[in-house]
Amino acid sequence: TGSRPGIFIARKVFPEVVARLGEHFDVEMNDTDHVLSPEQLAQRLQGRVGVLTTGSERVDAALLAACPELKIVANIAVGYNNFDMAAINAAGVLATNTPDVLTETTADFGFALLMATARRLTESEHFLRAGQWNRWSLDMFAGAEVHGSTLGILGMGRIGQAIARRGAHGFGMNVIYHNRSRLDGALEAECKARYVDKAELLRCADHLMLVLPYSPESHHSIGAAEIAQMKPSATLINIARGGIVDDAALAHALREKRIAAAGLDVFEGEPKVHPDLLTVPNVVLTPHIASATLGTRMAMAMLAADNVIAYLTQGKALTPLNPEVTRE
Ligand code: 8YV
Repeated sequence: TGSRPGIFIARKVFPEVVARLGEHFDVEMNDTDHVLSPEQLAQRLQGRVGVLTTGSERVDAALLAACPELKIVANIAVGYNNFDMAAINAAGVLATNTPDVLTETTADFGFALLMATARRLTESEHFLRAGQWNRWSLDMFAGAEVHGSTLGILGMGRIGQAIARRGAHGFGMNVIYHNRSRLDGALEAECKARYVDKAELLRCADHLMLVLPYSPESHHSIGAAEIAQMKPSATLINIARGGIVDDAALAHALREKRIAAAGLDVFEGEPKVHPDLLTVPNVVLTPHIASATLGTRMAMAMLAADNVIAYLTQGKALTPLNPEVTRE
């Protein structure tokens, strides 16, 4: 890799990002549209000190053992369940993510999905495109009210708070939330959000938005038992991670109209989607695009690059996950 330290970029990123890294490092990139297998990734990382990953590449003990020269793994995502943090810490490798830069964009999309789901946007468009719009009735595609309804938020980090503000200030919603820890009073007042236990959240939400990180503890946080506690008129929105919802149970509940509808941007085992979700009408499906605006995706990739540069040239990353790890 020449005399300069080598960096690998695991997924295609914008030329500006490659150029920025190129000012300091010898840069190589996976310029296909495919995720590399763990073996391919390990092979491409040989002799390299840093890697930019997306949520799709797993960084675990096996990869770290195969790449002993690695010093930093920079995720182009705020979620980092693709990182085995125990293994990364044990290897003395620094890990970074991309908080803040995607918060507002992702919250916007949460609302887009909520609106599309509540007001049956895609279902009605399919009807129109299929040439079926030759009749009309008062209840045709009648959906659920958004303004003035109760918005439940599970997970109240930065994105959850940004969604709460939109709901309370923009749509006059009654916002309730559940989280591992309660927000302080000032933040709660600013978000106009009231803390409730999970049972009350499930029971009272007209729209339930999932914005919590994936971990073994949050696996299947919403399954058949939780759905059974929700209102039959409720909608469920998942912009967090696949695996937080039991997709098979959800598809079943949607078919049986146990809840009215769901909007899903993330899936268990994506890019595969549970086949039953593809055949129920009352679901809006998008391919993990909540942070996808050009500006935000650029900011995410640039932040990952800047983390690598800051750590390897100055010893201090901008948004480290394990700041206790230091070089050497
Ligand atoms: C990314 C995300 O687009 O930030 C996250 O956690 O899920 C998305 O913003 C995706 O992970 C690709 O890196």
